[in-house]
Amino acid sequence: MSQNEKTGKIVAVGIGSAGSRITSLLSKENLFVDKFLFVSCDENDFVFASDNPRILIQPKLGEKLTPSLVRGLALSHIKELNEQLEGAAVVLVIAGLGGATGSGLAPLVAHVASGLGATVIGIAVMPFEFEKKLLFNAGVALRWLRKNTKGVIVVDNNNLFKASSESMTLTDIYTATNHECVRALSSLFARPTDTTLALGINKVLSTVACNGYTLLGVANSDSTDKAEEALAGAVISIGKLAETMETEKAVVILNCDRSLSASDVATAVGRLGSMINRNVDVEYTVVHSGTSELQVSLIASGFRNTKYDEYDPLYKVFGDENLEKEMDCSIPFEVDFLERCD
Ligand SMILES: Nc1nc2c(ncn2[C@@H]2O[C@H](COP(=O)(O)OP(=O)(O)OP(=O)(O)O)[C@@H](O)[C@H]2O)c(=O)[nH]1
Ligand SMILES: [Mg+2]
Repeated sequence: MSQNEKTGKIVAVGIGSAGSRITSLLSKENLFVDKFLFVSCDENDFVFASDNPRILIQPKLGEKLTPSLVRGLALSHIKELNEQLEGAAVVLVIAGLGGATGSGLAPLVAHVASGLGATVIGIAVMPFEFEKKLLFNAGVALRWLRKNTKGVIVVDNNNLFKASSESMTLTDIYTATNHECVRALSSLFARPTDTTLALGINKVLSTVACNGYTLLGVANSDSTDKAEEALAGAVISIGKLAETMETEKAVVILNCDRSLSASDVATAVGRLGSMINRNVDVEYTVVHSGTSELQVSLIASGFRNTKYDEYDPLYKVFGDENLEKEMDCSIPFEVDFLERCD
């Protein structure tokens, strides 16, 4: 490991297929991240990882993975994970939840990073509504990820995706959603440049690190009133997930070419209070890039309830108090070990 890797202050970890794809796209942007790490059970997820470090957790051929089994398999890689995360002040844990790998490993990686003293922030991509079978795993994983981090930015695939054609393949859909997601996240974690008023890590952390949920809303507009229209669209997309009145803090990111004037920005941001609630504490930043189409990303935090509570019916019925205190972890027994027990 190089000296630079060891002393990296901010580390982004991409986990599973969605997490690896999004993190590899982020690694090409000018962000205040010192190191990128990839962790997965599938070697194919590392195809776009360039020469960044990676940890492969290999299941047996044909083995049916569950989040609990993936955590069990990961136990023999904890030392490697500790070495990769050692010295990090902030760790961003990025994963799609609902499948086995992201759901199993994101909370575990967050737990290891917190144990090393890092401030851990999760970025969780939640399943499309049509992925009904994934919702329970995603709900449980989100609960564990929230427990092991200072805060989680929840990104909803349904909100990111705007169908442009019925014949889109799943790959087209992922490409489109990743474009929206990476544009929003790279503006949030941008380094300052001539064209970017970077927010800085402290403002991001102070918005995300709160007791409630933190949600990402995204909307685009190319109309004459694009700032107001896109901001209203982003508020509506958050309203599909939670009660916008509960927002305590918000960060607004306006991403557009130079056709966006300072007065457009001031008017739109000034109206945000009346769109959500008057006491909301708002930070904003402008990134001049791309086309004249404005993308507004709204990171809003402080929500006590969201639609994700419905994904995990046990939590809904029993609340947090009566649920298990530790993440479950299936220890993978080797067949020859079981044979020797006969
Ligand atoms: N936005 C976006 N979502 C994705 C992408 N790939 C997968 N997803 C979604 O993320 C969730 C988790 O899926 P994966 O990331 O494929 O699952 P995994 O963590 O690799 O877990 P496995 O089941 O072990 O493969 C699902 O809801 C997918 O629809 C992607 O590239 N972009
Ligand atoms: Mg996968």
